[in-house]
Amino acid sequence: MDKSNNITAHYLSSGGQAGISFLYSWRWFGPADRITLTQVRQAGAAGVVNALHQIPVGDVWSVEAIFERKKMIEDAGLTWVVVESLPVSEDIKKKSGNYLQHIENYKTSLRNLAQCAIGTVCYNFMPILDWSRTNLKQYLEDGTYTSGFHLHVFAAFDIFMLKRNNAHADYKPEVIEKAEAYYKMLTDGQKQELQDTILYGLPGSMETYTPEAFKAMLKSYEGIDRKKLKEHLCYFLNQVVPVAEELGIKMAVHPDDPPWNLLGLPRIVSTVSDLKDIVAMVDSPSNGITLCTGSLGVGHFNNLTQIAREVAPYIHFVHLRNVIRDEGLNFQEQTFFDGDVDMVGVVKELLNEGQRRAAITGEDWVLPLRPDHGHQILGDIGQENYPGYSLYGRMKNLAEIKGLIIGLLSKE
Ligand code: DNO
Repeated sequence: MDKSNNITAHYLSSGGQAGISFLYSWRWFGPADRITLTQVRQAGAAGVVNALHQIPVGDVWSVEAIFERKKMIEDAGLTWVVVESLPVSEDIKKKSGNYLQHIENYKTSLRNLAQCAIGTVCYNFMPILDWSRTNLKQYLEDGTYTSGFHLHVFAAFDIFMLKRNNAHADYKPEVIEKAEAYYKMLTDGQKQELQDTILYGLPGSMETYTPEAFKAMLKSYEGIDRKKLKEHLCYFLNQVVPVAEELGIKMAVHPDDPPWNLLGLPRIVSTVSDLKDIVAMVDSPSNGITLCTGSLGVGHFNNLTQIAREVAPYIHFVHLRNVIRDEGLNFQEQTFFDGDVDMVGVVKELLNEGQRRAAITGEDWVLPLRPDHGHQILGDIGQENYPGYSLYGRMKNLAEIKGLIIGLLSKE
């Protein structure tokens, strides 16, 4: 019998009781993705993480559109297990403009997703920009590529290209000095590339901005500090989570990447205390977290094993990847076991949480998990990759994740 297509990999805890079932998943960007669903399946995933990127942010996802995508995924022998993301509009984040309509639309989209039996929804609350890098194609000496963030490069963009008001106040003098020297060395082509890297919307958000449009957006956030943004998130959750709970949908906020303020914009999903604040905003099994080891992990102040332990009961979805970082707020994405995040420690926390939940419910904790970004390796090189979303790089990470889990469980 062929068991390779089972949707969950079921693992018994020691003593043969229920424990945890991982839903090994893969983020697929829809028909425009160069990676096909057949390849996703061959790469070792059973679940698909997907979104309807063609629908403008704030609009309703209709049952027809959701169903059409679901069928496409199922026809390939896979299952759509998580929505990443049902995006939250800037109006909702600012609590202005069309925010009331957008919140109603969000609820309608949740109802429609529930009708199609999709039970986990990831979203973020980062103002304007989603994940940010200064270099999307960093060459490594083994011939592979990764992405990275250098604070002085970001400062060069902010201070000398965007010329944001009072930007220099956000950086230490030595960073500004380095930024200026760096900026002076850039050719026009390199300046354009840097601007595109920061403003061109990375996969996930797909929003693109000209510098003028971006400045106008920045201005529209004037007066919204951390406290205000948290209030707006709290308002949004109080509106939406009760609906999600009624529908049996789990909402899972995605952490900020990187987990610190950028371009004067507040970020509020950056630390363990932020995460605790958010889950306390609405007490509901539907108000949870996406544990993203990479996003949180680039903060030298974040210990991922400890975070996983402290927020474990609220985790609904997991992104696993590794990074190296320093105290100067520079970082680089890294191969799975070789970075500053203790991947073994994090996965052990998930296994413990599975046992804790199973002891209460008597059932496995079914946890969707995906390899997050991968390096560009082997046949990825020279291909048009969505930054971070390579085929072979992610496939290698997925294989390492499975091996790690099986190894840990067999030691129990
Ligand atoms: C980056 C992704 C993020 C994530 C969103 C969730 O690769 O993890 O873009 O999808 O922030 O809303």
